[in-house]
Amino acid sequence: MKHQAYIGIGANLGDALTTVRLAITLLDTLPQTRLHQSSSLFTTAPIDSDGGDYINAVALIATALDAHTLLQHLQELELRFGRERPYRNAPRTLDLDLLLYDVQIIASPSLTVPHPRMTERAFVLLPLLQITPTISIPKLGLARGYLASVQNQGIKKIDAMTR
Ligand code: PH2
Ligand code: MG
Ligand code: MG
Repeated sequence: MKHQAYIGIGANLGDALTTVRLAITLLDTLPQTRLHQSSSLFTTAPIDSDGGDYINAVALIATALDAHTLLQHLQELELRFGRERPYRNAPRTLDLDLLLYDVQIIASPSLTVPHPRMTERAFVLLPLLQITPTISIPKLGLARGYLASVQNQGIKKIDAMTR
């Protein structure tokens, strides 16, 4: 598989814990795609969002899909879990964000990679760094350099990293 992608996973509607666990395993079923590693699951306070606490995790996949095709498959998975978008950052049954795709910088109308707010969010940085402590974000540098600035955000690890 040619490409490595990090996927941010979040849910705060319905049975979020079950949904996030299942969504991680379903990433392995996408065409030409393998799940390489998934982080611990975390309970996190909503950031710029209403509703209850989120369950968040990050997964590392290997894929032969190009970034836009991968995004389409991620959005299909979101829809399978009943995702609706009544307003920006509304509570959601499942959110799958393409955080990083190799070291590519993508700025198209439908897709921005690296994910524009990933360095501002403990719920992305902590699980990402659990998988790859030395990860660098194109244009922004070492992800761990942003940890100090998100330390006031509520986040609690709820299980061990699986594979
Ligand atoms: N996702 C958002 C907005 N706010 N807050 C938490 N804790 N977790 C999320 O996944 C999240 C959020 C937009 O996608
Ligand atoms: Mg998101
Ligand atoms: Mg999203």
